[in-house]
Amino acid sequence: EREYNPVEFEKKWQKVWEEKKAFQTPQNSEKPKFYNLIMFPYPSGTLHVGHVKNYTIGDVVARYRKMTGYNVLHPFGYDSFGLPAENAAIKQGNIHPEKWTLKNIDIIRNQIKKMGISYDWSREIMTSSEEYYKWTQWIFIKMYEKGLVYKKKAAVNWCDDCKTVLANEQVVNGSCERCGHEVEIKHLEQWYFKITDYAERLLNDIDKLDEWPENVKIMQKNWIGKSVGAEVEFKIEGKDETINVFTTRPDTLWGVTFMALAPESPLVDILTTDENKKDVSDFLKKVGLEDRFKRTAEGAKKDGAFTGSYAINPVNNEKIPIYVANYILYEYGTGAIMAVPAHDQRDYEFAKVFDLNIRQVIDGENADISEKAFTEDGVMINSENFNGKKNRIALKEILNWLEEEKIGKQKTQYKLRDWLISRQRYWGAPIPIIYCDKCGTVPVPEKDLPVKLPRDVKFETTGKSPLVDNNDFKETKCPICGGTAHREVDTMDTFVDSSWYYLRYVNPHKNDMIFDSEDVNNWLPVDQYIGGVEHAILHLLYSRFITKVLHDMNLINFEEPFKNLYTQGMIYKDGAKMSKSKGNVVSPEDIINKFGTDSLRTYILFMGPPEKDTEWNDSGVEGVYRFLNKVWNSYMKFIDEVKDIKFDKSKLNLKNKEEKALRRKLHQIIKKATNDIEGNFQFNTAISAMMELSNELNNYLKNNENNLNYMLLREIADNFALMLSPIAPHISEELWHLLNHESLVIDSNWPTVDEEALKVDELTIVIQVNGKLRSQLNVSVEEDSEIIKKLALEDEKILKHIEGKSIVKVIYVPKKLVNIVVKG
Ligand code: ANZ
Ligand code: ZN
Ligand code: ZN
Repeated sequence: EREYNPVEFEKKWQKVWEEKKAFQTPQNSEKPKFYNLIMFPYPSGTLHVGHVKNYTIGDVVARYRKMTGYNVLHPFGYDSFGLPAENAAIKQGNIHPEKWTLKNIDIIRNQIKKMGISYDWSREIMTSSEEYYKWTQWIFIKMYEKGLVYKKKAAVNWCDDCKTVLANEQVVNGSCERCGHEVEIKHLEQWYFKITDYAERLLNDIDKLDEWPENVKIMQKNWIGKSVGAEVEFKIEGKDETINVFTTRPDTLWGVTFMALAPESPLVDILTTDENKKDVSDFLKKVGLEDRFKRTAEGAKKDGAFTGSYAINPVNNEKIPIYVANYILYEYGTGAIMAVPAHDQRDYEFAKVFDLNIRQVIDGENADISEKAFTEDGVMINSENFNGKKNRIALKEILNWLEEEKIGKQKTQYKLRDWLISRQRYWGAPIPIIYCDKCGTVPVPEKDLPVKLPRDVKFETTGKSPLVDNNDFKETKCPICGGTAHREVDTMDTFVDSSWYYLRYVNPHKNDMIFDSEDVNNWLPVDQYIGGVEHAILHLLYSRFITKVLHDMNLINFEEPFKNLYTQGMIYKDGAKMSKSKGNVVSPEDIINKFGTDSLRTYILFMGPPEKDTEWNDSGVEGVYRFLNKVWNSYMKFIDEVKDIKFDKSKLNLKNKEEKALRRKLHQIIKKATNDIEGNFQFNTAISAMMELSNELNNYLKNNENNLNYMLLREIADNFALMLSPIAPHISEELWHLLNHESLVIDSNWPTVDEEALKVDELTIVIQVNGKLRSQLNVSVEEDSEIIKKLALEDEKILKHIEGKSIVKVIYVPKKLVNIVVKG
């Protein structure tokens, strides 16, 4: 008797797949294309089972699509630039980031190969390779030519742990997205991508992404944060300067009782009078020490100082005091506001602290401003000509009037800021810019790309980038005048690398162009993208942006990169996220060595709906192992008898109800598994269904030991192996092979449902009341006796005969009749 020995045959099949190039995707094919993509990993060390979940889900989709007739592109690569590599170099002193990265990549590649994931390894990419980052730099140059890249000095987020600036998207609750260190503000000159030029399109096109999770779409919408309103100009008493404000509520202009500037505003200095210098500078000192995120958060304590200057309200020429206030953001709108305490809660809180006037200009049913601002819509009051009008209607008139009077203009404002892409780090793609004293800032000519990252560098424990003092790298010739010039020493954010990698997989090794437009247009958009929800804003927004940019350069003909997005949940262990520091990491190898890859894969998929967070449980793997073992053992009971039979439906002769029922079960489960896998990601219920099939098969084998229907068993054996193969491909391949198929299971077709098999045989049951025939029922031959009794009691004709009487008993004579005995 052959035993289930996965460790032995799993390796064998992985080798066969590799040798036969079973997962290599032809560039062109008659078949429809299916681009199946998982978010590529950052190679920071070994993978744990949480990472592996992503790849397993992706693999089921890829294998299933392949079996249902698609030409599937299922590539893998590494987001291999980034800080952890550099930090390891700084800490360990002697290990180069590249060496560290390549070592980790080798580990990961090996781990994934052991998982039997169907990647086309010939398309493997690495963002830190010269052949890749040459094109990252090329994109930078092309965007520079289009005016989509610029350098400016601004208040930027600085992580002192990572020793670099961060993009706004990388600041989460005031801390560094990567290391958790509190972010501080520095004034530095930095490089930006003009993503704000695309704000409106990025926002509008979200509505086209109907196969994206709603929560991700909402997060992107909020991040882009569109507000429609007006910019209004306020004159300053006795000064030439003016204050522009952005407001979404020009209908409240008659309720403005003070103005407020952001602490960082250059106007603060200009407007502060001598008497108020001390108050203002004390406040600025205090606010400078505070966290910007906390001080501007909703509900934060309002603080500020009077500048001593006054503005003139353009609608009624009222004189209003100008304050500097902690809740005003310098980066939003104009960095200054008109304050309407009666109708804006933040202004209300500030007015209470400084005892400022609060004037109501909108009235409504529950308008009570004694405790808080009234922020609802209503009817305008105290607003001259507009009194009595509904504020939303008046708002439009006021906008026109402001424009006519040249006091203000319509304005659309976005929360989205330009994408800060320069990093003061070594392990990234060098920004391809040269500075020449004569010619200024000069982009590196295309023919000189890539600007190679020098390999021979020294790392300082201070975290200062080794490029800063590297003269071999820095010193160069100006591409325009040939004079001495120096290179930019900042590198690009790794999110630039990952914002276009899905395009490179199509032609991963082309070295004369970034990609072949025709090939890319054939393969994209990605049909299924799978990854973590933590990328909802960062990577997914940047990728959408870069896709639109490349579209506008006529390099591609689509504007959205990812048609379908699936965000999977995490695997927890002992109630916590897996991490080395917590010591709760489950390593795939341990499971593979003990139970085999198929058990690991099947368990990961069986844990629950993949979008949910789930808790790892060792006994769960054992349970799944027992299931596969049982499947194996049942095949072994008949495989020798069926391996030379070819399934032929015309020769299938079902002898009895049990055989019919078993065949029906098979086709029911094919139907269910197809439905669960195709687009629904319900792998757990598909697996449960297969467990059910396995049980039924075993019962049949036990009850009919000497009288087995081999043609039926052949059909089950073939189809069960096929169905199981996207989930547990090794056992399926092995069984398929033992069934004497010449092809690989991965190259075979997904089973089809035989609708005829689903039909249920019916029989007629007579219903009697006190022995007299009163009605009849049609039921399935397999219907449960309790259900038949219930149906009999609910029958309309029967109800008439038993109404008001008490039921003594209900007798069921199987397959014949139900007799209801009543009294009274
Ligand atoms: C007067 C007003 C009256 C406002 C009112 C609101 C309600 P959103 O929707 O987020 O775009 N504002 C403008 N710039 C600001 C800044 N740099 N820092 C802090 N607050 C700022 O918000 C727009 C509103 O936020 C603007 O409309 C302005 O206050 C405030 F009953 O103007 B409003
Ligand atoms: Zn950091
Ligand atoms: Zn020059």
